[in-house]
Amino acid sequence: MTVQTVRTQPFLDQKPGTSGLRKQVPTFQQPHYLENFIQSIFDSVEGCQGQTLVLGGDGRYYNRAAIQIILKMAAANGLGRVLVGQGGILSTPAASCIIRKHQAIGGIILSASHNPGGPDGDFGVKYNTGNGGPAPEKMTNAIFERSKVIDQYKILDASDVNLDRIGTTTLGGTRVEVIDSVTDYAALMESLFDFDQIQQFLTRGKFRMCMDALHAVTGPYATAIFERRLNAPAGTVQNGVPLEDFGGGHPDPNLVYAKDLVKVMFGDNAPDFGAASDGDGDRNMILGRNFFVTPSDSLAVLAANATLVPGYRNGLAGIARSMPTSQAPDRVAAKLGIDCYETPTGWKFFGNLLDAGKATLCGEESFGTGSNHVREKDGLWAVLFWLNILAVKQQSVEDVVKAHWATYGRNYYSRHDYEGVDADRANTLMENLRSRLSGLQGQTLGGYTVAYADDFSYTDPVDGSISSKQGIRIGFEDGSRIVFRLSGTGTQGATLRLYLERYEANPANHDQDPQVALADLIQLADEVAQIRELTGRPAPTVIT
Ligand code: VG1
Ligand code: CO
Repeated sequence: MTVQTVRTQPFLDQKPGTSGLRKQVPTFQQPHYLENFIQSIFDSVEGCQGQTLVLGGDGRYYNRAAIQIILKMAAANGLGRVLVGQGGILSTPAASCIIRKHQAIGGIILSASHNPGGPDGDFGVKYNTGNGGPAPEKMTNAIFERSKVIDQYKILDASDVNLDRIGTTTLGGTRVEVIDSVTDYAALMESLFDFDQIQQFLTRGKFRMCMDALHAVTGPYATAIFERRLNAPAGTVQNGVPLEDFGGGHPDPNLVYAKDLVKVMFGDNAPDFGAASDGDGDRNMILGRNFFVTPSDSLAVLAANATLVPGYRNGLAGIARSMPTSQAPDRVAAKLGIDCYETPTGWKFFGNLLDAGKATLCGEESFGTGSNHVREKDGLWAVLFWLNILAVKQQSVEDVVKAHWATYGRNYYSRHDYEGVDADRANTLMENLRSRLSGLQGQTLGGYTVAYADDFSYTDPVDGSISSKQGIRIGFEDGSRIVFRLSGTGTQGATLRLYLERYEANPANHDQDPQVALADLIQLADEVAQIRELTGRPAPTVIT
């Protein structure tokens, strides 16, 4: 086995987005493309020689091939040990857990999350640092800079490692340990939640649940935890075998893409509780019988009830939410007398707050919820958190949420996505808005008076780093907001995201359809940004 030094030329498009580098599979399959990016990571991580690296992915097409390449590059770059999930499988939260537990220098997670997979689908690479969280912008910028000048990479000339058999082999001077994908993660979950109580709840009463893994990475984790450890009936987990193309679907847990689950939960004789997760297992959707829980509300409900759960019995240090997430968690934080932080979109911005002990729970409107137990959002964790709360309260999902609204008021919320829009048109829309911002304050638009209008800029309270241009927000005097952002995870054209929020204190008005409750703001957003005209789209592609 010899180390080969391969000459290469830079690709100029390897800038990581909201969550790692995402491209279509054929882009990653170009000669040297993956290798260049991986070498740029190794070149940017100081002192990786002799250290432990965690490696795994969501099982999508190209996962196994990429893992073989990365193992040989890790060996050629002098890593001491690589922990790789069996079959190349590691969910994003499990990878975060394993990095922390085994004191790895970091991890490489192969996933394009909720984007479709397969030979014509998407692939992605994320680098997580030693705290288990997504590399901060300083590091992703360094990787990008390196990728623009790279002229060689190192790879070991060796045969492939058997990824399916648990055990240790060596590649050059590097130990490669194929580990069970689930064990460490399941143990962490058991340390946080009352498994005995959840088990009784799932097996001794009339409560029925359904978990849809959407043929993505959560399947093995959910089956091990719900059906084996907690004794829920076989079949509780549906679509539980990870497939390279996710069965042709979008592994995106929302009302549009988790169709099978929605049919069950909104059909006759529906179960009491339904949940779904995304491609890499970090997102969650929570449903009750005929009832959808908005992710922002989910974070607020978990925060308000956290002390019912063993791992959070001592209360929360603080809450953090991404800027476009609704302000429902802020109301809980105010009542608890703790801080609520507002960060840019993307989990990497929560890392410092969690490391510094400033926040305990974090969440995003995009079906992401998590805590200081790892440094990623965590789909199954959220499901278990909900089940633990329901088991203690012995109430339905709908009752818990409605009681929450009665106490705190309801933040009507919705996100409208315009996917695959022409990038120039999307940029024009954002630029037009930006140029109007300074004149908006104090104006009355459609009956709403503008309290502030800006392009969100965030100063990290721990290290002082500044991230600007993180989304255009127009806030009104009654607390309503409209927010505009362009997605940083897509691979084709641009995706415009419009976020809408309105607060309603009166419980008599809590039963409206959010699209109706937000109708004025939806129309106003179109007038201000000329969405239909500039995108050429009569309506959003996806509404959540
Ligand atoms: C989207 C979501 C964001 C999330 C990101 C990664 O980003 O809006 O909240 O953190 O996906 O999630 P964007 O830039 O497309 O809006 V995942 O589960 O795709 O890693
Ligand atoms: Co994801």
